[in-house]
Amino acid sequence: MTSSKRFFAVAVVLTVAVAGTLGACAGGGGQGQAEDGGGSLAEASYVPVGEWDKYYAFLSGGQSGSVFVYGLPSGRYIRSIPVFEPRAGYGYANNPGTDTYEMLASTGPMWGDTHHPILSETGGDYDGRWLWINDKANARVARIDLSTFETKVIRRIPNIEAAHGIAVISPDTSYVIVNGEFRHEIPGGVAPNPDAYSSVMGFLDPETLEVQFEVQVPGNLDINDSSKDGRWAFSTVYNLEGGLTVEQMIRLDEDALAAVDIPAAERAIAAGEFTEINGAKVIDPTATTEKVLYMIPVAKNPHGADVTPDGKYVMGTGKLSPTVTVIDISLIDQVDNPREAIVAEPDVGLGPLHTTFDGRGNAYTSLFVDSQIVKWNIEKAVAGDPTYIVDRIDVHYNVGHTQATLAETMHPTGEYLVALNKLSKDMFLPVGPTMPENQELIDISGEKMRMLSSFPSEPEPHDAVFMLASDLAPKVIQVEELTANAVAEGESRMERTGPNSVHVYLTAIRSKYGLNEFTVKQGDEVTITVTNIETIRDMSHGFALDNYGVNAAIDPGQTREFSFVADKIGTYWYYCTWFCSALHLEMRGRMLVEPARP
Ligand code: RUQ
Ligand code: CUA
Ligand code: CA
Repeated sequence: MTSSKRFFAVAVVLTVAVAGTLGACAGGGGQGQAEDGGGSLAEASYVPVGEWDKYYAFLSGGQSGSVFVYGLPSGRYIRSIPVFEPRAGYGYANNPGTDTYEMLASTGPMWGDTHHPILSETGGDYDGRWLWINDKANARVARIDLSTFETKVIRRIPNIEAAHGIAVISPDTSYVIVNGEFRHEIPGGVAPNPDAYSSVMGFLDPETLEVQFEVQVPGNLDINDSSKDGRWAFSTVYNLEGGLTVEQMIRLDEDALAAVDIPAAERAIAAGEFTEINGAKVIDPTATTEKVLYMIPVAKNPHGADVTPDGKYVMGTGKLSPTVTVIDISLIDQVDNPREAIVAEPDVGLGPLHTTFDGRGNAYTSLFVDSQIVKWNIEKAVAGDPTYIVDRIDVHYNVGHTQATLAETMHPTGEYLVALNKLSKDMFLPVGPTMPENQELIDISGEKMRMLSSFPSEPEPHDAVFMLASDLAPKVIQVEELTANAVAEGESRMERTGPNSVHVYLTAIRSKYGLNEFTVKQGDEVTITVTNIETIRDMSHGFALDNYGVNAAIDPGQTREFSFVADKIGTYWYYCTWFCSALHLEMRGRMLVEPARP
């Protein structure tokens, strides 16, 4: 590529706000209504009332701190999974003293910045067990259990600032990897001289999220992925310059794709070739007997790192270069000059960010500056055939991530692609100066892409993953299993557990709590255990205690526990917050708080 073209790409990216604004058509609608034989586009994404979507879509919630669940192809919003934010509607982390509150509060702030949802794999396919999501701002990773769609583990990862890229190690989820994007002093302290900075890729136990080891990488780490055989963890590095400012970070014409040889790293750990830093075993790859880290040059300030479903290639998507760097994974440890592992550098358009796949040999790259998805043939590009571009489609506007159905697995379905657009501008009814994000659903089953529909969401989905409903829906449980602390039918009671403490046990079933009232003394520490003893799906109850700051949803079979000090004298009603029956409003009882001394 000519250097003037590179320069043009940089200039355009840096002025995208202006370019994007000019590109928007003022005042309203009309986008995505491509002609297609009248009505068939609408039909292609229409799911009749009462029928299920074919796919689950999990969208990261960006600075909303959660995960959004949509159905595809309808684009229907189904629910949120709160992760790094309290959510009263699901009784998640909104009551101090509860498990979820402590899990979140003990690891950092009550908000997060979620970027990348990833799914557990067995044999290179999604197994429907878990979903992980990162909190970039607070160096955290969370695991969600897909049998209940609940966050089960949150962990803060040591030695990381800006936990950005995360990925599972295919094919059997041997690790979850997490990238530290911002360089800083790894052992701690403050060093104004950036030469002392570095960043690490963390290898976590997928279930507990405990760090197994970390590998130091020069530059910084951005987006990651793994080879399909468990051998390699890849990450793009966009600041090989080690710069502190934008100008410094874009000085070089090339950055790198880092490839960590996982078995070699494991052997280094076994041989004691690490330093324990802040509770993590950290490998300095310049000090190991075996080669652990390979750095392959890729086009300027790359962003996405994506492995093809057949496991042959890893691609660094150029961002400031209009190209994608295609690397043959089998050559990485075979060549003397890492450059020889590069087998193609197709020119795809301006501002390429992420690449996804249909499993039929095609790649789809999002073009932030051009506001397009470009479809290109991988083997043609590798063979040097200039006709590798297959199709382009306009999106609205400034697309970031793009994902095709099951593209991260070894068996993509090649059916739909979602463009996660950073700006929606004029696409929806105006709702203030900030507009919702715009997802666009594109049919990729044919040679040409077809724009089917768009659907808005809360800010700001960065990425999405999809699962076939036929794979996941049967694994979702209908009623929670009773836990050891569950209150059984007929066992509702209040026990005084000390001079200043009581424990109240309650059942909840349509349309009554197990006790109509209980009486405590002012200053008592009150613990309330409530079990929803319904045995059928969707019969949720709630438990809110008015003016005492207690509120939680309780799934069928679930037990919730709250603790608070009864510091205010009076009558306080507890009531059900989920509309469960015709007598939902009557489903309530009294807590009487009497003076400590009469
Ligand atoms: S980033 S628009 Cu956080 Cu996933 Cu690429
Ligand atoms: Cu129980 Cu409403
Ligand atoms: Ca750079």
